[in-house]
Amino acid sequence: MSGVGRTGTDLDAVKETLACQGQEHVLAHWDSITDAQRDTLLADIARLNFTAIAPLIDTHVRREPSFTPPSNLEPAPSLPARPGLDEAGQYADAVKRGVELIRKNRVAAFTVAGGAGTRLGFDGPKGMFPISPVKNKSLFQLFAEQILGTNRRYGADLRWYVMTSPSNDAETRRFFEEHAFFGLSPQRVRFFQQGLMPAFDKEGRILLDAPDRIAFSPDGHGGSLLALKHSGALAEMAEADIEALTYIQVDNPLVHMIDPLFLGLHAMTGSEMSSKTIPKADDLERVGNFALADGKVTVIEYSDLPDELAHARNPDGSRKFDQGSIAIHILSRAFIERMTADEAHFGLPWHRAVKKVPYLDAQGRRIEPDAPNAIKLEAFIFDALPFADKPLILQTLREEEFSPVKNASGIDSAETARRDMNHRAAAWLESAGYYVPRKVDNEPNGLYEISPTFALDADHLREVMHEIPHMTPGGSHYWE
Ligand code: UD2
Repeated sequence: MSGVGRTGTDLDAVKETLACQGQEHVLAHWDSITDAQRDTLLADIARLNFTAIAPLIDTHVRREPSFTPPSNLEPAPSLPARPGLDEAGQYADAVKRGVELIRKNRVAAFTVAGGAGTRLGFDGPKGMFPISPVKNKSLFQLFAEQILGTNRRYGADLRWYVMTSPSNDAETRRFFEEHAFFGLSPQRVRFFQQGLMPAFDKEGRILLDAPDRIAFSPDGHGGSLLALKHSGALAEMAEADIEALTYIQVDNPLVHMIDPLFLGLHAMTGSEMSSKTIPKADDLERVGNFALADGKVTVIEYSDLPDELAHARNPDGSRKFDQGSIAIHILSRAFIERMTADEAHFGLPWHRAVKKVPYLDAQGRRIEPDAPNAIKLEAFIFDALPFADKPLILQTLREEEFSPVKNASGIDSAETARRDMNHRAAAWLESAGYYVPRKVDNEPNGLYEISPTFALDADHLREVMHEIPHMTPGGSHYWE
């Protein structure tokens, strides 16, 4: 629906459409709201894409779609993190190719930051969360500095696309402005908002958040593909001759955002979508699982992997499905263009989640539910993999690249991420040949932080560290 007005035939048309869809209650408070509120409500209604929504109400809202993993699931092939003799030449060529793509600005960085971050309990966009062990830099700053560091190392001027949602867009932009874009050129950073889906009650009725507002929520990181198109970012990338987009999620401070090896392998093998993987910490770790289904690379989310497969073992006792998906990808621009060309048949499936969503009841009272009451629908980026030609999976090391900030405490929390950042910095210093004081339990004795503007990885650190660093047991150490 689009371009509707508040009076006469336009309003009649809106009422008729809502009636046809069984959603007339959306106008329940029409008579008691102001003209300005009516305009707001009509604008919200215009955002409802009934062509997409209507069939989902039956299949995904009123009932839970049953998910049966394919019967012939097998582990997916992947390339090793460190090249063996067989791969040494290919990896060396790939690094050269990756560096060339970076130097020519044929790649752009992409960060999805539209999620609500409810589990962390942080009041603000997650990217603003302070995390680094010495300087307490935010996630956004660490990513910005990686781009800055990459630009300096390779003489590039890369673009960065940041996907927000309507609820955190303004605050995210303000944060970047207040920090002068952390040294990046504002013209190279582009924010755009992701798509929305209404929340439903269990009978399939669209929920109202206020008399003049529909209860919308972000449509999942899979929605980024269409959002890239609708925002004009995809066309801009074509104009700038950008071939590939490196996809990261906002919560992982260890991620190597722009990795020449990964980029080069992606380009040289003609992969349309590539992914990084790590061995799982345990059978039930809350990450997706790479697998082959009917010969196609696919990710089965932890919640969908049947227990017997999660615990399955190879003859040598090792875990059969051991390739965790850590949400690091490269997508070719041409692939995104292909995936989004025919919007009426957008291929990513919808996933159903039952969540607590505040809503207005029929009497206009706002209800704050204390148990999950609503259905939300989200698309996931990794569901694009089965559509990709020659998808590539590259192994990486957990200690080098994955420590997400998801929870307020315990596993995958700020505490574990800070610890892992400290561990990694100490390991880089040691691999560059320096002595790092350690405690009896082998924990680094002190805090260590290396700005990405100083060094982007252990090899880089070895190149740029010209003086023997002074390290005091228990002290705070920082290089920039
Ligand atoms: C995700 C993956 C999981 C694993 C893990 C690694 C899913 C369903 N699962 O788990 O397999 O790879 O990450 O850390 O993704 N986001 C948006 N818009 C949305 C929803 C999310 O931008 O509508 C962003 C969000 O800001 C964050 C990222 O997507 O950067 C991950 O979202 P999440 O925290 O919901 O994903 P999680 O932890 O369930």
